[in-house]
Parts: sequence; C-alpha cells; structure tokens
Amino acid sequence: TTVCGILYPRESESREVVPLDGIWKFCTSPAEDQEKGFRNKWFSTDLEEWIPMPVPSSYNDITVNSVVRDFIGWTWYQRQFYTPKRWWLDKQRVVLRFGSVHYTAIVWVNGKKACKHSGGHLPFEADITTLLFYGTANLVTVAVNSTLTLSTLPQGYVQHPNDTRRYPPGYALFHYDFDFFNYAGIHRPVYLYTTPQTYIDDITVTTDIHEDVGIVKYTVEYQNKLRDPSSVPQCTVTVFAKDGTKVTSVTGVSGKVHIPKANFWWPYLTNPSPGYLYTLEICLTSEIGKDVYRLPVGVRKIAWNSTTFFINNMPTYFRGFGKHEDSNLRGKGLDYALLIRDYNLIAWLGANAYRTSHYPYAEEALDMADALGIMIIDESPACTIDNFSEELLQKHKEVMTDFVRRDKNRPSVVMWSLANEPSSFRNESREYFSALVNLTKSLDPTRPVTFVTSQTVDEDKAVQFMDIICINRYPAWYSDSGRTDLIQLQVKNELVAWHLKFNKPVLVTEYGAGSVIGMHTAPSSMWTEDYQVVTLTEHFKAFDTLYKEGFLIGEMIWNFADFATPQEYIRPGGCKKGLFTRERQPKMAAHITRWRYWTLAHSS
Ligand code: BDP
Repeated sequence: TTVCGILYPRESESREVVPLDGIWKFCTSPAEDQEKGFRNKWFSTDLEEWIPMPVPSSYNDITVNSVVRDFIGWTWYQRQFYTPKRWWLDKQRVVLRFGSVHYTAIVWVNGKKACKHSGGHLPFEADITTLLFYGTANLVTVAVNSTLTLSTLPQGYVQHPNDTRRYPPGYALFHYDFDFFNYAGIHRPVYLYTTPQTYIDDITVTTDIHEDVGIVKYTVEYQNKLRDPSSVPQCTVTVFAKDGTKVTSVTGVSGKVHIPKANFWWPYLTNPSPGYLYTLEICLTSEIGKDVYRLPVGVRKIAWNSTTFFINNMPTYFRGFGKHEDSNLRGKGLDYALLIRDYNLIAWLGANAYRTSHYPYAEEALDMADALGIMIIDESPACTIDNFSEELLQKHKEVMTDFVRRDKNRPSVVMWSLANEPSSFRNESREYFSALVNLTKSLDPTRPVTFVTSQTVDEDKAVQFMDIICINRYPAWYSDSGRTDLIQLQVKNELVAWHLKFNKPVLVTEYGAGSVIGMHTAPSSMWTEDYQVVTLTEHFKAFDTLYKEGFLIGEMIWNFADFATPQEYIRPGGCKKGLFTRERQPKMAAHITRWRYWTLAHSS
C-alpha cells in the first residue's frame, strides 16, 4: 500500500477548495442504545430529530443541557452540500478532509462509508470522487465517538460501579488522568478539495544554511490515478521570495535548491523580520495538464549539544509557556478570532515559543507560528499515560508517524515531544520510550526528540533516551504549598541534578501557580494574583543564576490562559494557572512575564 501525504488543502490554478464549515444537524445517541443510529442507518437519510451545531466547535458547551456537555458515546453530525457538474466533466479527483474530529469518526457520503479514523488531533481525508452526485445535492454524515480507552491517546476508561445503593444499574462513570476537559466533536475545518487525477501527493522539505546561502532539499511524491505507465509527469520547483520575486527554479521530483544571500527563518525578536517564509511552488505537468501546490518554507538550521540549543548557529533560549486549545463556548473548536488574539498576546508578551500541550494543534495555528517566528515544541496526544501495553505502543507509533507527516515541513516546529508526564518511573516505560525515540528519529533525523517528565531524577527511566531534558515542577504549589521562600533553592538544586546526571540541556516546560483574577492578599497566599506573581518571580531569580551555568535552554510558564478541566474540588471552575483569563484578558502575572521576556529578548 502506498503511504499518502496529508498536505494542507490550498487553492491553486489546478485545485479548488470548498469549506463545509457552518451549522450542521446534530444529535446524541440514546444513552441506553448507542447502536441505534447504526441499526436505523442514520447515515442514509436525513436525521429526524436534531439540533443545530456549529462546525468547527466542540459540542459540549453549546447547549444548556448537561447530557450534551458530559456526553460520552456516539453523536451524529449531518449536512447537505452541492458539487458542480464541471468537476465530473473535468475529471477532477474530489477529497473530503477533516482537520480533526475527537475522538473516533466514521464518515458516510450519500449513505456509503467514506472512511473511519481514530485519534482526535490529526487530519484525515477520503477520496470521495466516486461517491458523489455531481450537479445535485449530496449528504455527508459523521458519527463521532468521544470514548477514550486504555489503547487510545490520551487514555481513559469507563467504569460501571456495582454498588446499587449508590448508583442505579448500568450507571457509567468516565475517568481519565489528564487534567483538561475531554471536549469532543468536529473540532477543525472540514474541506472539500479537488486535484487532477495525476497530482502532488506529498512534499518533504529539509533546510540547511551555509554562510549566507540557504539550502532547501525537497522530495515530491505524486500519484497517477490514470495508471498509464507511459506518462511520467515532469516536476518543476520554483522558489519565490516574500515579496513575490522569483529566486530560482529547478526540475525533478527531488533535488536541492540554493538560495544565495538567503533570508533565514529566525525566532521572534532575534531579527527585525522573524519568521521569514519563502514560497516553494511545485508544478507537476502530465499529459492531462498541471497540478500546482505552493508550500511556505522557512530556511533554518537546528542544532544542539549537551548544554545549548541553536537556531542558525546562534544559541537560542526559549521564552514561552504551555497552551491549550480551549475557550468559552467553542471548547477546542478552531476559532479565527481567538487564534489571532492569542498570537497578538504572544507578541505582546515578547515570547518566542510554546509547547502544543498536550496534543497536536490546528494547522492554522502552526501557520501563524511559522509566519511570526514562534518556536513550537510539537507534542503528541500522549498525556499522562500510565498503562504501557503493546497495543498502546502501536497506536503511539501510528500517531507519531501521522504527526511527523503533517508537521515535518514547518520551520516553527523545532522539537518533537512524545508525551507529557507519563509514568516514566515504571520499568516498562524504558523500552516503550526507547522504541518511540528510534521511530521518531527515523521519521525525522533533523529535530531533537523529547518528552516531558514529572518524575524525580532518581526514578525516571526514560529521560536517558531524549535529546533534551524537559521538566514540569510545581514547588510551592503541588509540593510545599504556600512556601514560596523555598522555590529558589529547590529549582536550582533540582535542575543542576538533572544536567549532572544526563549531561544534556535542560528546559523547564511547566511551573506556576493558580490565581483567581481579582483575588489579592498581602502577604500573598495561594489562589491570589499576588501569589502567582511571587511564584513566577522566585523562579525568574532561580533561572537567572542557572543561566550562567549554561545548560538551561529555556523557561515555559504553565499556562498561557486559564482553561476548562473536569469538575473537581481542587479547581475553582477550571485550571487557573493562566497568565490570561480564559477570556484572554491579562492577570498581574502577564505584566511581569512581559517585563521579563522583553528583558531577556534584549539581553541575549
Ligand atoms: C501538570 C500537567 C498539566 C496540568 C498541571 C496543573 O502537566 O497538564 O494542567 O499539572 O495541574 O502536572 O495545573
């Protein structure tokens, strides 16, 4: 079987892109009869009982009904759309693409199954050319299941308690160990797009720099649905500068392009024009005509040693935070207003990086990072995994393969994170992570591979395989609560110990404190804005002394903004460790972080 690419749908002279976003019909399955929709073939006729549901969005917070908010199981989405007759006459290939659906999705077009996909954070698509009615209405139905199991990423499980004094018979309790709300639904844009029958299927680009010359190595994969072996298409690759001027052009499905006096891709604030992107125009010409795809490309080189991380041979310090895809009403659904607001806040803070905690983010978000020079630690959806089975490893390998395929060409992606806070004190985690590192390095030898540990330096079994040591630690919050006077001592001792043991660069990927906006005390106490400020400030002091030791490559605050968690008595309406509220307004902590990040940017 041929491995297919998953290029982002882009319009060109040979490709049309039609969004199917909007208001879809939606219903949940009856709790006691999850199979009803399948039995009654809801995918082949118009849904009878439905409510309107926005796409993209999580469904959970749209209604005022707690059944919808907390629903675990099969939900159904449906809409009509039209396809023009000329697509058929022009022999176009038509693809239906979902940016992401959480968690399992089955898609039917006109009552026929188009595809099935499991995994909530990566795109999938199906060639639906032969399932469509051209020049008339088509029906697309998506069944979405939010259930997580011990072999999904992340993991979850359903429990049926048998204590009938406390729970009615058949009562289901859904559990998971990660601490963000399990939002579900069609989370990212849905597109129909066309290509010719002979088309560009995938592009792989790696870049290097040599003095002031940029080097772009590329490989183009194509598919020929006509299956005429006598017709070998010709490939032309042209590089355009940001202002549209042509730089150079070469031919062949793989090769190297040299860009003299290149504008390199730099992180935000290290250069007057960070995030410089060229356009690589791929033109595939066959007997039936041309297929054209334009890929943004940043020319940069990543390197690291035992103490330092380099971009374009320059030591680079990460100033950032962990984020979440999360906001009021839409949950984890892509929202353009929120996306641009977030990047405006990132720039205002003077940050140059964030981690896609704890799953792959929308491609639209990474487009912005590419263009602004924001470095991304690209994290898989393996949050808090604990049960290291062979089945889970297989799933994890599949996910890393799809993840690398999606993001491999992005200049913003400077590191792969395999997981967040797994039970890496367990012996089984050793083989598990060693296998994943090997796989990821074979898929992408150019970027460092890591995972984020919350274990102690003595107990962790997996950090040894990583290129960079990433640590989450909450002194004065989860340990020694209330004792901000201990932060400097503990942070210094711990980070030094990690570096001494493994002789690798250290990056702090999480630290912080919760604060409810508007709460103040003097002296500071937990949950006040004052306490969050003191917690961050004490960390800043510790980092400053370590910075001189040379092995600390960055600091990331938990979290960019407040976000939704399951209902718990330890969370006042969600996780409140944000620098910004969930509505994206600054807390006191945002102002001191801004002061720090701009100072760091100008002193390096
Ligand atoms: C860390 C987790 C993160 C949580 C955070 C917290 O990595 O996902 O949100 O704790 O509890 O351990 O705030």
